Amino acid sequence: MRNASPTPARNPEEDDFLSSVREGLRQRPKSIAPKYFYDAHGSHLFDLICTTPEYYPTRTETGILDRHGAEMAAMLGASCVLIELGSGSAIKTPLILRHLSDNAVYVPVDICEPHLRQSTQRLQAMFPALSMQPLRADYHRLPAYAIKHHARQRQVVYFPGSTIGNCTPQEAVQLLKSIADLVGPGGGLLIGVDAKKPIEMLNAAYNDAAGHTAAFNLNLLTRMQNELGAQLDATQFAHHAYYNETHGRIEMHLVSRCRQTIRLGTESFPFAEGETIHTENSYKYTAHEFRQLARMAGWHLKSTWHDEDGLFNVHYLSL
Ligand code: AVI
Repeated sequence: MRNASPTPARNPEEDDFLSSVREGLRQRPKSIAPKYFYDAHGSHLFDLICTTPEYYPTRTETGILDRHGAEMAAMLGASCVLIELGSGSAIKTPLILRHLSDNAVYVPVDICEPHLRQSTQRLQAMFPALSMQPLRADYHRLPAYAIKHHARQRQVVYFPGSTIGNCTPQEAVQLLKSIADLVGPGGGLLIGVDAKKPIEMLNAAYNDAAGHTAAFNLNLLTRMQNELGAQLDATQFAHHAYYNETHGRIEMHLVSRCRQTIRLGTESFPFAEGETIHTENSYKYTAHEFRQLARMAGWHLKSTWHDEDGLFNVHYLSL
C-alpha cells in the first residue's frame, strides 16, 4: 500500500485566526477580535499611533511612570518577578526596571515573536545583570504558564497601556482573575488604565490626522488577504472610530463603502453599504469604576498614580 501524502503542518495560530474571522463574519453585527491587529506590521503601526499628538495615553502613562517609578518599584518589591503582559516594544518598561535590584526577574510575554526578541535584546543590553525569561504566548491563555522563580520572590504582573480596556468588563474580570491565579497569594498587579474624559479628546485619539489608526484598523483586512487567502477589496472599507457614551468605550469599526462580498474559502459574507465589522472596544474607567471591577476579581487597590489632568491612572493592586 502506498503511503498517503502527509498533510501539510498548519500553524495553530493561523487556524485560530481563520476560525475567529469565519465565526466573527457569521455574527450579526459582524466582529473580529482586536488581538488580530498585532502581526509585525500591525505592531509597527501601533507604535506609530503611540507617537501621534492625538494619542495621549502613551506619553501620559510614560510621564506617570517616569515621575513615580521609584515609589512603584518600592511597592512591588525591588527583587520581584515582573511579568509584563503584551510587552510589545516595551518602551516604558525601563522606567520600572531601572528601580529593580539585580536579583529581580523580568518576564516579557508577547504573541509577536520579532517584537519579543528585539525588545528583550534591547532591555538586556540596558540591564545586563537582570535575568530575563521572554515568553512568546497569548496572554489570554494565562493559566498554562509556570514561571521559574524563587519561592520567596513576589510575582507581579505589569499590564500597562490600558490594554485591559480592550476587554469587555466581564472579560476584564476574568482576565484579572487569571492574573490573580498566575501570581498567587501575595502577588501584585501594576496596571495602566485610561480614564474617562471629554468626548472630543477621545475621538481625536482614535482618528489621528496622520492616518495611523486608520491604517492599523484596515491592516486587519490585509492580514485576511495575505494569511487566509480572503478575497476582498480593502479600498472599499473605511476606518470608523467613535466614543460610545452609553458603554463608556471607544468603538472601532471597518465600514463597507458599498454592497460587496468577502469570500473566505468556500464561504461568502455579503455586506450592505454602511454595514460594519466591529474590530475593537476601548473601555475608559474612572479610578472608582476600576477599583470596583478589580474587587470582583479579588484584588485590593493599594495605590493610584495619575497625571495632573487626570487623563490616565496607574494602579497597584494586591491580593
Ligand atoms: C492597545 N490598546 C490599549 C489600544 C487602545 O487605545 O485601545 C489599541 C488602539 N487602538 C487604536 N488605537 C490604539
